[in-house]
Amino acid sequence: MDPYRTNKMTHAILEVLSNLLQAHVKDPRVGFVTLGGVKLNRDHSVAEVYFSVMGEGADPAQSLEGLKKARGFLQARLSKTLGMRTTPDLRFVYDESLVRGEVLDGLLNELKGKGEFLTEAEKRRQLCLDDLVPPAHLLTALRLARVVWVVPHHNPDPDAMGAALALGQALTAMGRQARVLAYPDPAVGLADLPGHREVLYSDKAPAAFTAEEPDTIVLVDCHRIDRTGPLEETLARCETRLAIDHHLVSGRRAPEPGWIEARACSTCTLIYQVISELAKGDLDAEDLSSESREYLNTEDLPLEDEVLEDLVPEDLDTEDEEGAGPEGDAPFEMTLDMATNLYAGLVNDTGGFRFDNTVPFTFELARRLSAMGVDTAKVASMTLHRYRRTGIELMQRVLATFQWYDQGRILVLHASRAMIEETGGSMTDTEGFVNIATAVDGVRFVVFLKENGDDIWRASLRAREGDVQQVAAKYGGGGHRAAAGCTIEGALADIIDDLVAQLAAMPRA
Ligand SMILES: [Mn+2]
Repeated sequence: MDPYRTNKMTHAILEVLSNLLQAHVKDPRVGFVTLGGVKLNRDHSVAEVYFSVMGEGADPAQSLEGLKKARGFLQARLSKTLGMRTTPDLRFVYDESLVRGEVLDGLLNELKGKGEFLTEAEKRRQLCLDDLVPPAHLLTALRLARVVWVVPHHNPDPDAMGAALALGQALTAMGRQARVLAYPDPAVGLADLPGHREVLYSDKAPAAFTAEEPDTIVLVDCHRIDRTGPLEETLARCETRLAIDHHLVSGRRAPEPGWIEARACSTCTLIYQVISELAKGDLDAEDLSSESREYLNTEDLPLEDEVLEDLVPEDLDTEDEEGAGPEGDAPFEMTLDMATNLYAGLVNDTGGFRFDNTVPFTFELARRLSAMGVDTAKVASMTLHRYRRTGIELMQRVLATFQWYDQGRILVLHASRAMIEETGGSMTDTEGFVNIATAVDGVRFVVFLKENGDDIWRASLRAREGDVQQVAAKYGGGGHRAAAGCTIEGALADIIDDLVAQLAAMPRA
C-alpha cells in the first residue's frame, strides 16, 4: 500500500479509537490506557494497536482484558465512523516502551551488543546525533506535501519558533508552499529570529486557511493540536497532520503521527536531522525501482514477487496526483538562516548548555551549527536572559510572591493578571522566571502559576530531582521529568495546596 495512504489510515484509526475509549468505554480497567500507535500490516487486514498504561494501580494485564472486552464495540464503531466496508482486525499490544521511545533504545543496544546494564543517563551520553533517525513515513509525508503549514505550540519558546522557522525555510527550499504560523505578541527575542517577519499570525489563520487550503500541517515542539490554543479549530480542518516533538506522550488523546523522540534535548535537534535527510534530495521513481532490481540481481537473492513488492511501493510508477513530481526533489543546502534558528532552539532548551539534557550529541550539533557560521554569541544574547523593562517590573512583583513549603524544598510563585496590568507587560514577559526559582539553593520542586482566566491557572512545574511530568499528567498536561506544565481550574490557594501535597509526597531518590 502507498505509504501516504497507510499513514493517513493509521492516523485515522488511532484518533477514532482514542476518542471512543475516552467517550464511550466506561470499564475502569481501560481508564489507565493510552494509545501510542497503530501499525497496519501490508494488506490492511490487521491493525496492531499499541497501548501503555499510566497512573497508580495501573495493570497492563487488566487493561488488556478490558480492551479485549470492548473490542467488538470498537471494531463496529470504527467501521461506522470511517465508513469502511471492511475494517482491519484490531489486536491490542501492550507496549509501554512505545510511549517512552525505548523500543529504539532497545534496538540500538542490541545492535551495539551492549548497554543492557547502563542507566538511562549513561545511554543518553552514548547516543550519537546520527542515532536519531527520522522515520521514513515522516519524510515521505513531508515530500508528499504541497501546501504546508508549520505550527509551533501556543506561547512558543525559541525551540518551538526556531524549529518552525527552520523547517519552513527547508520546505520552501524544496519548492513547497510553506507557511510558518505564530501567535501575536511574541516573547522578546523571537521576533528577531531569521524569517520571523514573514510568519502568519494566528488571528489571520482562519481566513488564510480558506484561501490557501494547506494539505499538510506539521506541529513542532508539541504533538497535539490542543497545544496550539487559538489555532486548534483552524488546524482541525486539515486532516493530514504530523508532529515533530521531544516531549513525552501523555494523556488519553493520541499524538499526531510523525516523530516523537523524548531523548532529544530540543525539537531543533530533531528538525536538524529531518532537514539533513530532506536536503539529500529524492531519487526519482524509475531509478528507485531499477536500482532495487539491480541490487537484487547482483546479490543473487531470490526474485520473489513479494520481495520486490516490499522494495518497490506499488503505485510508485502509476499516475501521480499529489505525490512528488516524476523528477523527484533536488538536493539543497542547509542555509545559515536555518542553522541560526536551530541553534536558538538548542541553546535555549538546554538553558545555555546547563540543563541535564546536555549530553555529547548536544555539543555535536552545536559544533556543526557553529561550523556553518552561526553567530552563537548573538543568538544567545538575542534569546537567553533578555528582558523588557516591563518584564523586570513584573519580575519584582512575582519575586514578592515566593512561598516556601516542605521545609524549603518546594517553592511556589505566581503571576496574576492584575500584575500584568499594573506593569503594562504581558504573560510572555514571565518567560524565564521559573528558572530563577529553580536556581534557589535547597529547592527540589518549583511551581509557577500564571493566571489565564477567572480561576484558571497555567502551572509550570520544575524538578531538580523527581518526576513532575507525572503530576502534570494528572491534570491533563505533559512535558518532561524535569519540566512539565498543565492547566488547572480553581482558587489559587486550593491549587497550591493540592500541588504542594502531591509534590511533597513524591519519593526521594
Ligand atoms: Mn522544546
